[in-house]
Amino acid sequence: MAYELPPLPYAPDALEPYFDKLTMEIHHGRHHKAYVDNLNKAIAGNAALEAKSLEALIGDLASVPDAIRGPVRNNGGGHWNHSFFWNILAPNAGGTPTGALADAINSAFGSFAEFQAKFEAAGLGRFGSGWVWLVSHEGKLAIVTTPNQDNPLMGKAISGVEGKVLLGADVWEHAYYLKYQNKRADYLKAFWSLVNWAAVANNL
Ligand code: MN3
Repeated sequence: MAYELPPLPYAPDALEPYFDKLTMEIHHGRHHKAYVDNLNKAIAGNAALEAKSLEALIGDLASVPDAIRGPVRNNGGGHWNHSFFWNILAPNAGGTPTGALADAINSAFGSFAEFQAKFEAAGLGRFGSGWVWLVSHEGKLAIVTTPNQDNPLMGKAISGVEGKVLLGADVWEHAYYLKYQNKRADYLKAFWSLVNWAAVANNL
């Protein structure tokens, strides 16, 4: 059973003016689709891998044969990361978290504003392409970053980070270049207007 590109959970222009329609169309329809297609190509013919859930596949890269581990890591990570990303965004979202999530953020970072500043700084500090994540690990929230399409699900030995992913931001240039050019900081500021905090809280 091949992996499939999930539909965007909203129209490609629904995140305007923060994320523009053309970027969303290319990001989902071409970049995300390419990760799915290349993942399927990489594992084609390997029935054991084809039977796995995406989480199980990228959560146990050590069991993937050497010859295809790189493509599975990059494209499996790309498929998971983007599927996750679309679902923590929503039109008419943003604002601030509430309840247990707000408490956990305040406890870990001091305040929501400090959390935002640290998350933005981490995203800006990720050289080249990658992701910035809010994770929950051993009962505490933390901000971590990964290069390329790595993520915390891959485990510390592979990705250098660990924890349950609550929130993530794609800092690849393909996520923002058309609208924001080289201004990653402006893109990360706009990101806050789209975060669906109810979805993030569900990940806690
Ligand atoms: Mn991307």
